Amino acid sequence: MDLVSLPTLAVLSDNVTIVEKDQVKIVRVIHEKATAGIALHGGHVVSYQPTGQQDLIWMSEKAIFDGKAALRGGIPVCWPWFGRIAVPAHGFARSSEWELVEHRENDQGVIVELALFPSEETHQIWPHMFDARLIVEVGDKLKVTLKVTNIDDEAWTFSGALHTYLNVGDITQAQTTGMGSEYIDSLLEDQVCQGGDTLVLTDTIDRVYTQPAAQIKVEDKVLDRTLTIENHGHNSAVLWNPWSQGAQGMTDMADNGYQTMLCVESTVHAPSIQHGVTLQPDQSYELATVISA
Ligand code: TA6
Repeated sequence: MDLVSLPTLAVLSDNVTIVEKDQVKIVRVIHEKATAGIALHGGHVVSYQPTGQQDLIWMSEKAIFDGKAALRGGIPVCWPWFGRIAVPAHGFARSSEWELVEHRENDQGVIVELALFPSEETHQIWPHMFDARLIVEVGDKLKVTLKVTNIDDEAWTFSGALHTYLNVGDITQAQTTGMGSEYIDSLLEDQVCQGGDTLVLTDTIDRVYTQPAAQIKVEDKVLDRTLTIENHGHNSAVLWNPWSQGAQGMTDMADNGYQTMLCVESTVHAPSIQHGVTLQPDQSYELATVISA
């Protein structure tokens, strides 16, 4: 995503400015190692471009920056649940307004920290007290950490995902390895299946891989690079591409948008809202993804 031409609202340091795209404020990082953008709406990474490379992150050219809808593309923060096990789908974090709480920088890169706190609105959807932080480290690699803390006086349970949309040259020429063999197939009524570890997509896919390798790799023959994804705090990794029919059904994705994206997600998958990770009062949990080329 082109961040350079966006109007500047505030200059926070040599490396960090606040810019605006329609109704959405974006923390723009420009550092000699990389540039990046993190939207306050959703706490949503919209771009990460190491110097001299194309963006590693795919954003839909039809993404709606109205400050209400979740952005199509980037790294949506799905929390406090993943998927359609409750309403809204993928939780409220990706469509809530986050606050910038800190930014710091050195020769190696920039760290931006956002926070999401409970509000009347979140309480109506999910009646728990929480402190959610998104720590985005921009340097030779991109590290995104969702840190959630239970500040309630009773336990609560969550699932979630860092739902990364990777930018690829041509989906039919991108080879993914490291997903592991066992998966839950969302297209086959959540049947548990076994498959090969090396995948080149030729059709829609929506799978929760339950035993992914420590590193997942996407070899992109067109952009001539290999993306490496390392997840932490997850119990699975999701692989998703809507293909042409799915893209046609989405108002915020161009019909051919599916050709240049692939979602590889760091996921805490749970079959229902009662399942997932349970945090006692004062306990914290971190879900992270590290992406590099
Ligand atoms: O992570 C895969 C998935 O859950 C798919 O089932 C697919 O619907 C996708 O996320 C996008 O969901 P969204 O609510 O953003 O349209």
